[in-house]
Amino acid sequence: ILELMKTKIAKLAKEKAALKADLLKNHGERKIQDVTVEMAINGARAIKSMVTETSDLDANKGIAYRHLSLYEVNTKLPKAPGGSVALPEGAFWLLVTGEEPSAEEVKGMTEELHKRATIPANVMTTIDSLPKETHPMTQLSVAMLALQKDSKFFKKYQEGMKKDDYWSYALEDCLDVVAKVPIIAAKIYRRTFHDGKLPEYDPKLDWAANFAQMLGINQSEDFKEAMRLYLMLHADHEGGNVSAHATHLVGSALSDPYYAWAAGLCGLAGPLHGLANQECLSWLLDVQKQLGGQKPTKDLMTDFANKTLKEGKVIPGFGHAVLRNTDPRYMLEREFALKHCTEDPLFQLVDSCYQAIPPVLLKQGKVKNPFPNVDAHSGQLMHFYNLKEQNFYTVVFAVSRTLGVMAQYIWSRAVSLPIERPKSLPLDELMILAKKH
Ligand code: FAM
Repeated sequence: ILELMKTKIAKLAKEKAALKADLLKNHGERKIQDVTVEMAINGARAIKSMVTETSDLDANKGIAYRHLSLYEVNTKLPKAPGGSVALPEGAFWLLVTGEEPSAEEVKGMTEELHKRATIPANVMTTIDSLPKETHPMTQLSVAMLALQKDSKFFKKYQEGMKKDDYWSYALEDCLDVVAKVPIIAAKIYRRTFHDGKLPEYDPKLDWAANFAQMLGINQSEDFKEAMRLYLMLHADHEGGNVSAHATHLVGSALSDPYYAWAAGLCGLAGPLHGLANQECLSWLLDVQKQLGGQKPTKDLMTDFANKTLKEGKVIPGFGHAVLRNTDPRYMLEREFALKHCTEDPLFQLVDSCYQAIPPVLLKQGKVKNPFPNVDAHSGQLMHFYNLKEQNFYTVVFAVSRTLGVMAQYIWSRAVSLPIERPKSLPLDELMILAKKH
C-alpha cells in the first residue's frame, strides 16, 4: 500500500509543482490582497499568506478535506464493518493522496499503520520518568521528541538526501507518527489517571478503535464508533491555526516531522486553542450542578446564558474566529448523539444550549457568529462514554490532529515550500508606514 500511496503522491506532486511554477512565473507579481495595519497587529488574521493543500475552511460550509465537506467525507469514505462513521485513516488517505480511498485502500492503510505501531522502550521509559502530575499534553510533547531519535527524514538528511526525496522520507516519518500517537496517548492516560497498565494493541482493530480500547475504560462498539467520528472530524483545519502553523513553520526549517509536531503540540496545549474543549465541558458540568436536578429547559438556559454574559464572561463553545454558521463538526456530533445518547442528561443540557444560546448572543449583538462550535459537543460525547478526565481531552484532539498536520508536512515537502519568514515591524515603524500610505 505504501508504494501505491507514493505513486499517487508523486503524480499529484508533479501537477502541483507545475501549478506552483506557473503561479510564480506568470502571476508572481499579481496582487491578491491589501494588508492593513489592523491585520498586521491582530495576529495576521485573514492575511492570505500560506499554502496548505490538504484542507480549506469556508466561513459558512466549514472545513473541507481536499474539497469534500465533512458531510461528504462521512458519507463517502469507507466505514468499519457494521459502522456508520467514516474511518479516520480513510480521511488521512484523502488528505495525503488527494483521492477518496476505496475500502481496500483503507484496509491497506490500517495494516500499514499496524506495522508501525510499536513504541521503543526508551520512549516508554521517558514517559514513565515524568511526574504523574505533568500535564498530559506536556507528556505527549516530550514523548514526541523522545521518538525523534528514529526519524528517517533526519537520518537521510544527514546522509545527504536529494530535495526530490524529501517528501518520501517525510511520508515514512509521518506514517510512523500517526501509527504511534494513539498508543502513546493511551499510555499517558493509563499512567496519569489509572493503574498504569496499558491494554494490548489489537491488530484486528482499526486505528481509532485501537485507541478507544487501549484507554481501557469502555470496550463497547459505540465508544469505538464515537472515537472514529471524533478522530475523523478533528483531523485537519487549514494551515493557519496555531498548532498547524507552528508545525508548518518548524517543518519549513527542515526540522523533521517529530520536531515539527512537538512544536505544534505545545501550541495546541494553549487555552485559546486546543484547551478550549475542556473548558466547555467544565462550564456544562458547572451549569448542571447549579441546576441541581432541574430539567434544563430553554427558558432556564436563556437565563443562564444571560447571567454568564452579565458577569462579563464568554459562553464556551459558541462563536468562532472564522466560521459564521453552526460548525458542521458540531452537527455531525449532534446527529451521532441523537442516535446514541438522547437519554444522557448532559446531552439534554447541550441540546438545550443549542436551542437557547444563539438567540441570546444574537440579541447581545456583538458576536460575529452566535452558533455553536465543535467544542460545545465533544466533551459530552467523551463524558458519556466514561472518558471523564478533562485534562486529557486536548490529547484526544492531538491524536486526531496528527492526521492533518502530518499530511500537511508531507505536502509542504512535496511542493518544496521554502522556509517561512514573514516580515515583522516595530509599532513605530508601522505608524510611519501607516502615515505614508
Ligand atoms: N460568548 C460571549 N461573547 C462572545 C462569544 C461568546 N461565546 N464569542 C464572541 N464573543 C464576543 C467577543 O468576546 C468579542 O467581544 P469584545 O468586542 O468585547 O472583545 C465580540 O463578541 C466579537 O467577537 P467575535 O469577532 O465574534 O469572535 P472572535 O473572532 O474575537 O473570537 C472565539 C472567537 C472563538 C475566541 C470567541 O467566539 C469565543 O471566545 N468563544 C467562546 C470560547 C470558545 O468556544 N472557544 C473555542 C473555539 C473553537 F472553535 C476552537 O478553536 N477550538
